[in-house]
Amino acid sequence: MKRLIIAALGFASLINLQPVAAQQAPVKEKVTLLHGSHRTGKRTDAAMEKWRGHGLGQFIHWGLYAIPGGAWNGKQYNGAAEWIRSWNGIPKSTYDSLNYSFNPTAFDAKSWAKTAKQMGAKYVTFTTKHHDGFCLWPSKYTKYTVANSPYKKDIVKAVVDAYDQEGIDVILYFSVMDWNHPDWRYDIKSKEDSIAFERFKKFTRNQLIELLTNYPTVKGLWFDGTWDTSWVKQAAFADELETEMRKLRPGLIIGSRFRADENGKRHFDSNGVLMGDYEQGWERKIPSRIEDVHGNDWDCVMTVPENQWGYNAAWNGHIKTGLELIEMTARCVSLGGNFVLNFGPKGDGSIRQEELKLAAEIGDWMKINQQAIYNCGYAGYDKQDWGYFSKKTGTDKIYMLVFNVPVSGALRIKTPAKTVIKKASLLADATETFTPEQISGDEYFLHLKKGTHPQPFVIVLETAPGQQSNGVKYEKAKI
Ligand code: FHN
Repeated sequence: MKRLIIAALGFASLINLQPVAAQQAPVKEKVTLLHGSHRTGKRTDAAMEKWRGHGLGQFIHWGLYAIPGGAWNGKQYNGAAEWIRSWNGIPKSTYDSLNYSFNPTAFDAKSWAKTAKQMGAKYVTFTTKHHDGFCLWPSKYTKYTVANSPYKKDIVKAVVDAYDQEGIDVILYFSVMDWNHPDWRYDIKSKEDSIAFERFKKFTRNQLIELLTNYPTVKGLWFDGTWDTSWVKQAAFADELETEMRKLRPGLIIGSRFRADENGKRHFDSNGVLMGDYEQGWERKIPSRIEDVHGNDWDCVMTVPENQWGYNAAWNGHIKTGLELIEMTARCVSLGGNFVLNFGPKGDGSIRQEELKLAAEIGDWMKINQQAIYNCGYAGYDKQDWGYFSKKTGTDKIYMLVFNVPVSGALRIKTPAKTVIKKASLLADATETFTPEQISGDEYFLHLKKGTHPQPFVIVLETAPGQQSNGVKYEKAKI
């Protein structure tokens, strides 16, 4: 026997000429970090479990940029409407004076919240201050706020109250980069820059603590404008501020965009560990495979046109349809993420008709199929061409979100090991059941009657742990 083993090893080494060490990925040495990620895996507290189960959210970009709506003196700006201040076609001081014209007479936070509710959104991310620096709340720390506009009233409060009332969680968007503030710097190149930026840091800290104090029901902060060198260099300060904010509001949810580690690494620290509670890098893109999200929480923020967040009167390029957005929602949930759809209200505070129509279309589908979205995540099933699988957290219930019925009318399912399908039925009508046809040990077909289901629809699989039978045995073809 011993001789046999030695011979086998010898043979193995003959066919495997590469030295063993060369085949293994080099082990990276762990970097010691003071301001890296402080995670110990995924958060499991109630606040984070709730966020994880939202499935669908709403983003709102609203500010002074909604007044020009992507155009100035009849000329169209080529970029995203909320960036119009950075365009040479518009004098900065003229833009900054827009606060004197901010009087959104059609603004009605309650009707915004109703639209979000009707769509099925479980949370809203709202721009308190975008890159232009204009604050939609009466901040004590700058004059550039809604309090100094003809409107005067606190918009953030109105939004928080209205969404709270509808049972929709509120996350506050906050841009660290502030084009209006005299102490903002892109980089710190001189002593003067350094002194100014110290003041800016204090200002940022004050505003954040002010937001968390004024609106204590908010569930999280969504940071933006944190990519410039000036801020990336503030690892210690930002780390301390994050700790302070978390202490002030236990359970607060903060994504991966807030701070960099001491080596300037953003989103993931120098050891590749996610910074913050969830990955915030999925902007206008969705992961393709579960491997892309590395076991982390994440959300995807998406625009209706290609890249317009604030109101742009002239939407152009491809405008996403309700069905596309529903499919994106399904895809995100199937990969364990939330899908957050952006709305850009007009300068008068009303929501454009196209967005209202999309919200209604998504809402109509959600009313029937929401069970497959809320509190659902990655199912562990192989992706199939007809659509997506999701799984109700903490149960054995699997949903098949069907977007493309194959010409055969047969939906293929490959179950994970030791899983059996007990029952399959239509979510919209539980009396419509399907008998899975087992085509091999872990593969099944569900046969649909052609043209009977308006797409996209959902099939619920009740599954249980169990031994798959061997199924039908086919003789292997000789090729
Ligand atoms: O520059 C902004 C942009 O205007 C918009 O707010 C998006 C939303 O995710 N964030 C920034 C770009 O990453």
